[in-house]
Amino acid sequence: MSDKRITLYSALESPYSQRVLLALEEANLPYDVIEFDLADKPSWFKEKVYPTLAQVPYLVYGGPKLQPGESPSPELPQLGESLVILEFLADTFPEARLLPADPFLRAKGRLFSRAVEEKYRPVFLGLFFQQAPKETLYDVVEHIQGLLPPTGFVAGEWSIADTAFLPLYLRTLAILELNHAISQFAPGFAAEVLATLKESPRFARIRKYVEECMARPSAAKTWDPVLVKAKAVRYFELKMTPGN
Ligand SMILES: N[C@@H](CCC(=O)N[C@@H](CS)C(=O)NCC(=O)O)C(=O)O
Repeated sequence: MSDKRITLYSALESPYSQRVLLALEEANLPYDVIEFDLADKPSWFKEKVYPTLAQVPYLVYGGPKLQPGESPSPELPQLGESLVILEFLADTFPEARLLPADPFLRAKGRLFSRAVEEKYRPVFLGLFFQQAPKETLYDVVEHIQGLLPPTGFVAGEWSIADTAFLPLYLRTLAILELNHAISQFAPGFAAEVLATLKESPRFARIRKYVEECMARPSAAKTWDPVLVKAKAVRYFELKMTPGN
């Protein structure tokens, strides 16, 4: 293991931040987190840390301990984009086994992550900001479910591919549970969708998969539903305010 410091700029409500946190926990790597609320994003983040996109997660590898508001040295490796950060961690710490050794299983993991990005993520974002038809959500959950092996994790043993979906799905359920006025769900919509996802035999495999992911200590350490829901409401409100 390298003794270089890992600093992660993160927000608890961000599913993409949670992807990286899950991998860091699974790899048992020490890391520093610089955490802020997305609804209250500090201006120094864009000015001094990540001028191009100012999104979380953002990872800095090496260097001295960073304080909020400080610029990481431009000499240091630093990256945004959760799935790219995950690959970087897997390549930098091969002994942490964040990806399986078998190239085909690694490729299956990548296919899964790509399906989550290309198919699930747009539906998730649609649900966040407006009511998507429930069949659209069911179909895409079924599609992701169809990519899972009959038992176990995406690529056999747990791997970074298993961080792709879980944070988005946990927040899908949280948004439905919140049933907050801003999500514009019709009366009864959220309860019906939640009941279907949680009880219908159609989603039995994905439920088991999520249950197994959630049973790992990495999930307990990176998921606080009460806090995430509170922050999500503030984020909704900000995003629905004209000009944001
Ligand atoms: N494709 C990026 C997406 C990152 C992203 O969208 N992050 C959001 C939070 S969930 C963000 O930082 N938004 C900036 C803002 O809301 O100001 C990734 O996978 O890391």
